[in-house]
Amino acid sequence: MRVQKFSDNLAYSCWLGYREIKNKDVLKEYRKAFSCVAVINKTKIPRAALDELKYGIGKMLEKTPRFVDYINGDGIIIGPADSLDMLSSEEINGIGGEGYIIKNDNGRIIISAKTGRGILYGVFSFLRLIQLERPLSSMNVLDNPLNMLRMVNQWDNLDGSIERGYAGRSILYKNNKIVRNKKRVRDYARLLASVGINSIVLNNVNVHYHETRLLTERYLPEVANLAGIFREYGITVFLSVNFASPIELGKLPTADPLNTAVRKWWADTVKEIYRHIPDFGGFLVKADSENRQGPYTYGRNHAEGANMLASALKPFNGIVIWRCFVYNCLQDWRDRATDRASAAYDNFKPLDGKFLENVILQIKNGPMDFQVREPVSPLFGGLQKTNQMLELQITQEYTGQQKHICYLVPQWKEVLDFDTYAKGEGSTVKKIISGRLYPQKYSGIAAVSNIGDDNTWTGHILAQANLYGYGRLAWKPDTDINEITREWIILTFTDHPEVIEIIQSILLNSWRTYENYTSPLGIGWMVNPGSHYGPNIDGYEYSIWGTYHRADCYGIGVDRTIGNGTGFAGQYHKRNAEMYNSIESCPEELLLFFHHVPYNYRLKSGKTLIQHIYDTHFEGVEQAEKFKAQWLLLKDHIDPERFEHVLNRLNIQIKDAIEWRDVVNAYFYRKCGIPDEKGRIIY
Ligand code: GCV
Repeated sequence: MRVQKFSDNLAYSCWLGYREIKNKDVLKEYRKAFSCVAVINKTKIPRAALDELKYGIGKMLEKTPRFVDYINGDGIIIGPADSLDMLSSEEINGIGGEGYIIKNDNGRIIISAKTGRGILYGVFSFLRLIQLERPLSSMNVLDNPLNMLRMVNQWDNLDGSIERGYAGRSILYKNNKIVRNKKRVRDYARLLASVGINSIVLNNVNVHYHETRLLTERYLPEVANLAGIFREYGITVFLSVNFASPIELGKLPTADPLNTAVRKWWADTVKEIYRHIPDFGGFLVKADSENRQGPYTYGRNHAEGANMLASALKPFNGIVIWRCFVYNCLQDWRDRATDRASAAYDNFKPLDGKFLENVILQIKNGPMDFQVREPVSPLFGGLQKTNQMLELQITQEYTGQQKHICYLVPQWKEVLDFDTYAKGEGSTVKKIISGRLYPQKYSGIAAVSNIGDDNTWTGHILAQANLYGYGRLAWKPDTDINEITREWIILTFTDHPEVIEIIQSILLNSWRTYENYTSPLGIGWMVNPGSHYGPNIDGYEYSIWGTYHRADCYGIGVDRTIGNGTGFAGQYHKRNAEMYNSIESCPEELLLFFHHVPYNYRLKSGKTLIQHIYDTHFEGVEQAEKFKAQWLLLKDHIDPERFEHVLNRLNIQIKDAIEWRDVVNAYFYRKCGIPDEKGRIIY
């Protein structure tokens, strides 16, 4: 069997660099144990899994294993669970559809699963254990993913641009065509599979002229080629569709979901897609949102819209992923009663239970829009009879655009662990989206990807950790984030203790640091309109987007309480509603999201609100400067290319953090006239 060659470029390889094992004893043990591989029932084993095993072991042990027919003593046996007699029935029963087992059977290593996907995940996991230099004796893992759908959403457009992309151009499209050379696509599929991602949406949820035509004969053969590549890595493809397609493509006068001709048009179109891609996943839909058409355009509700597409997909086992990001984007800033935060719940809660079983509602983590800090969307726990999945954003639209380090795994973990109290204590988001709180036919997690054609994939080497961490959390939301972070550092750089400690400290402090010098206590926004980068406190204050901070000379914050405010706090179950509703019990990091607070209000720290704003902005910059000082200590341990890359990015981060600090502090000082107690320069 030939050895598949993957890139040796360190930045490009991400966490799949497969460094040689340096520890002599471990190397000796591994070389003896992994010198040969027996593949049982080969037709059921994905080629990609075998390629990876051969390549990974070959690189880490500097010795390519021999592929043999059977093994007497040491070696690796890989095969489907029903073809191996070394697994007990208990072990076989414990392996789920996409799970796997790695078992040390008296020195022989067995890698097995019930499906091709499971085998792939087992191989990647096994290679991870080798890179982490785990003792042979501890190589016993039975692992099943908790979430059914573990998905990435590409916001790629056919012209090669990426909406909210910060790492170059699209790897999928160029000049309104699907790229001819698909090597990079394959490498991406491999990266995704290595962390357990099993589905991908290939195009932006804002479906423009050319993307609308992805459903037509002009593009479908090439979409099928993409699907073929992702299939090799166990990844199902989906497309974002334009709700108005029957008009734009079908030349019908309407896209009304209850119109017979419209329904027939979708049914015919879906049939055609499945002719090209028999295992096509289905559609992702952004409807009635930010100027896109949707059922409201025709006086219908969102269940009627989603169910129409679901009926078309049902004969092929396809699904509709319907986004809940529906709000009025033509708001009047003078109107204090309308609250964008309430919109998703207002639109979808009344429809709970009205969706067909192959519809999933995709809900952004927060009620606004991927801000550095938001409460969890009250739709989680609000919807109890509908399939649902969580939508996160790996691409750092509002969190530093991959110029700043902002490791989001701790933020996501907080979301997943959030208790909605929907069915009493312990009704966490992670239970809901994994179908453990209410029965759901489909559920899971999706995130907007952060990759592009940059050599680093993510524009910032340390942002690779967000993609990695997303996959690992999506697989198992209970995983300890320290473990994920440590693992990523070892796989990506080295197991040198100082490197681990420093990078871990930078990553785990980075979200708070970014928050410190940007937007305080859950208020969000305060960025340049359009780009969403750089401080502009009033950038969205007098706009149509419903994103206000309501600062005046006395205080700041949006009153979302039940009695006096917009009432948004009342969308939560009682315990959370009460917690957020009272200024005393509201978690301080969300204080300004829920309350309009005077600048001289005393926080639990004893500081006034205004002093907290000044202090955190000074601290944020100091922390960014500390990141640089810490990074400089790693010069001898990190290859020059990646070392310099991160250093350059840190310089940008510091410069821009200073700008953020000074603009924010100056704004509030000028509004309220209260000086900094510490007498620092505020302009
Ligand atoms: C894809 C935000 C972003 C938009 C994005 C939208 C969405 O508003 O700024 O670029 O559009 O969210 O999630 O649909």
